[in-house]
Order: sequence, then structure tokens, then C-alpha cells
Amino acid sequence: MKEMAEKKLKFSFLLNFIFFLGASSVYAFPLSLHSNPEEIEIVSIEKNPISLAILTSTPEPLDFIMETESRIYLVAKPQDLNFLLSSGLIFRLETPFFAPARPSKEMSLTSGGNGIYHSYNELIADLKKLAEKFPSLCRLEDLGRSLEGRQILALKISDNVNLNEPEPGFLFLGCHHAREWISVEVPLYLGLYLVENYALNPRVQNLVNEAQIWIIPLVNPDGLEYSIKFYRYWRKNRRLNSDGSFGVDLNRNYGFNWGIDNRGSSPNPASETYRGMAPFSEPETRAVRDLFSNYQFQALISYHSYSQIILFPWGFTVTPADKYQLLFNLAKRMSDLMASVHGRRYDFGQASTMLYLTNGDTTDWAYGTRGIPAFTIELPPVDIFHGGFFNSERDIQPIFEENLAAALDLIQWGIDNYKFAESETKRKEKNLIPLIIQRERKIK
Ligand code: 0X9
Ligand code: ZN
Repeated sequence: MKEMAEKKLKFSFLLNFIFFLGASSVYAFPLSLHSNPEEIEIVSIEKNPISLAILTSTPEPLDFIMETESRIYLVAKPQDLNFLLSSGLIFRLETPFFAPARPSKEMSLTSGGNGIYHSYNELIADLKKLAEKFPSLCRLEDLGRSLEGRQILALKISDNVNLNEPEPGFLFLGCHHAREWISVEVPLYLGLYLVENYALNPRVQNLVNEAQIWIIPLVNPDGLEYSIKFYRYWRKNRRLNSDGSFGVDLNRNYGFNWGIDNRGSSPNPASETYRGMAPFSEPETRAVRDLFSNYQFQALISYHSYSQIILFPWGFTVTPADKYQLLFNLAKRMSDLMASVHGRRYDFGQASTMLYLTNGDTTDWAYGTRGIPAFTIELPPVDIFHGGFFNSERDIQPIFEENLAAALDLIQWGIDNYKFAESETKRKEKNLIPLIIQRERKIK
């Protein structure tokens, strides 16, 4: 949902209006080919004040996936195509220029439809293998079931992993949104790396010894499976809604300022940003909430794609958060570190102003309820011309490597911050004693 930001409009109204009048033919699209509601196309529309007004006046927000200086790209379902045709907007069919929305037969035959990207079963198998091989360093915790009964698993990594030591916790989340396949791989690879390098790398050893690192690589297993098997652009979970539509946007279902307005999330079940019937109405977000409430988390990263940006609260308002400076500094540090790995720069900033307003998202909830630094990292690519939601298999390793640098740094920051807070508490406790003695003396 890369919604357009009106402030980014570069063209003057007049210029666009003249251009709009000059363009005469509406793309004739064979709608009869699209009787299956799961069939979609990518279309683009020239950006001008008139098209913006029309596109933002739909009863349901369209599924915008990207904008350039001059064009807006969206995923169009048959009803959206009908709307575009009836509105008289000129649109360009872009589907052939982008990776396929539906799994190809060839891919399904050779690799289960998703190549080396993990399906639910493949992920569970790899996590179990890891936990069996390194039982003293990591364990799997079953956080509950998705709507369709799949396990939501967390990998806990720590020394003395079966004890709940008083250590700072860190939470890494992947795949709230089904079509963002790369967001499963990055936290999963992080887990594998930490465990497999514990004995080899003193820095890793130190972090794992001093922290509890929790990884939920797949928050939305039902959605991911649906995206692999049926419809590559699926975003939400697979809730059957009251109106017959499917899906709640899990990244609008968290319980902090949930549904505070209809811009940052939608009350309409058919919308791609449907927030659900109530905060935490979905078992997938409840699984995250319940884990979160049991431990002392110091920081959180939720991986998404795409855009190559690091976002921090607030998402629900353009007002800066109280800890804006801290969030900014941490995001900048992560961005610099990432750039130092393969030269790829991630932009960073407050979520609502960098991207768009959301309410009920994971990071607003984590920061809003606990005050901890919480980041949405929108993984590469930077735009749809570089693949959009379709990263190649070759992308996984370098994207992981640059994100590893950021994740390790954030964990180190959290450990230091935790120790500092602990020593401050002790210092204050010590200082209290003389104060009490002084007070008693005065009373005498
Ligand atoms: O819309 C979302 O949930 C995230 N973007 S995505 O393209 N992966 O769907 C962004 C969430 C971050 N919060 C805000 N932008 N406010
Ligand atoms: Zn997402």
C-alpha cells in the first residue's frame, strides 16, 4: 500500500489539465477475461490533480503499490478496472512488465511455487532442525494457531535458553503481509546466523549470552500459503468476513489507537487495510501480543517490503513521538551500517510522514504501550521497477547481510541501555538511604 502523498505532486494543475484533455483514448481492456475475482492486473495512471481526485474518491481505497514522479501504480481487481473504465481515466496495462501475479506452472513443478523462499511447511521444518541441532542455544515456542490452524512459532535464542533469565528481550517479526516473502527470510536468516555463529564469533556469543532474542518469522502463515498457491498479491490474513470478503490487515489490528480514524485503516472488510472487528480480533496478532506481554522487550523490528526504508512511530499521527530523537538516531545508525555492507542506502524517518498514516500497526503499539524503540523495516527493492514484492532468490543473502548489521547493533544498544537503566536504579536506591537518614535526623 504505497499510498500517494499529495505533497509530492510536482506538476502544476494547469499543465496536467491540458495534458489530460489532450490524451483521448481510454485503454480498451477485455474485462471478460477477468471473471475470476482473484485475477488482477497492474495498471498505471498518470499523476495529475484530476486523476488524484478520482483515485482517492473511491468508496474503498485502491491498492496503490507505488508512485513515480509522473505515474501511480496499483493492483487492480476486476471491479477496480471497471471503476477506472467508467471514470474515464486513461490507464496503462503494466502487468506484462512486472513479475507474474500468479504462480507459473514451471515454478510450481520445480520448486513448490516459491523457489528457495520458505513456505509454511519448509519454514517449520527448518526451525525444528535448528532447534534439534542446538538445543542449548535455541528453542521453539508455540504461540498459538492461525485461523486455518497453522502454528505460529517463535524461535527463542539465548544462553540457558530454557531459563527465563532477567535479560533484555528483542523481538524480530516477519510477514504480517502475505505477499512480502522476503520479510520471512530476513528474520529467519538472522536466527540461523546467531545460532550457527555462536561458537565461532565472540560478538555473537556476547549478544546471545546477554539477551533473549525472539524471532517470529511468519506472523501470517495462512496468508503466505494463499499467496504462494493462489494469488501472489494477497496481503491480509484469511479471515472470512461478514460480507463474504476475506482478510484482516494484521498490521492494522494491534491495540494502540486502533481505528482512531478511517484514513490509517479501513472499517470496510473488503479493503486491503481492513482493521478487523476489534483490536486483536485475530489470533495472529494475539500471538504476538501474548509473547510481548510476558517479557521485557527493549526493541522490536517488524520486517515488511518494499521501499528500502526504516520507519519509526508515530504512524497514526504526524505529530512527532516523545522519543523522536532517540528513534531518529537509532534509525540513522542502522541506515549507515546497512549502507556500509553493500552500499545500499535505506532512507529513514517517521512512518506517517515518510510513507502514510496507519493506525493499529505493530510499531505504534510496541512504542505506545512500552515506550520501546520499534521499527518497520521496508526491505528492498526501492520500487516496483526493481521488482516490487518480487525479490529474486539472489537478493536474499545481500539483503539479509545488510540487515544483520543493523539488527546486531540494535541488540547491542538495547543491552547497554538495559544495563545503564539497571545501574541507575541501583544508584538511586543507594542514594535513598542517606536521604532517609537525613530526614530522620531533621525530625529529631
Ligand atoms: O502499510 C503497512 O502496513 C506498511 N507498509 S507495507 O507496504 N509493507 O504494507 C507500513 C507500516 C508502517 N507504518 C506507517 N507507514 N505508518
Ligand atoms: Zn507490509
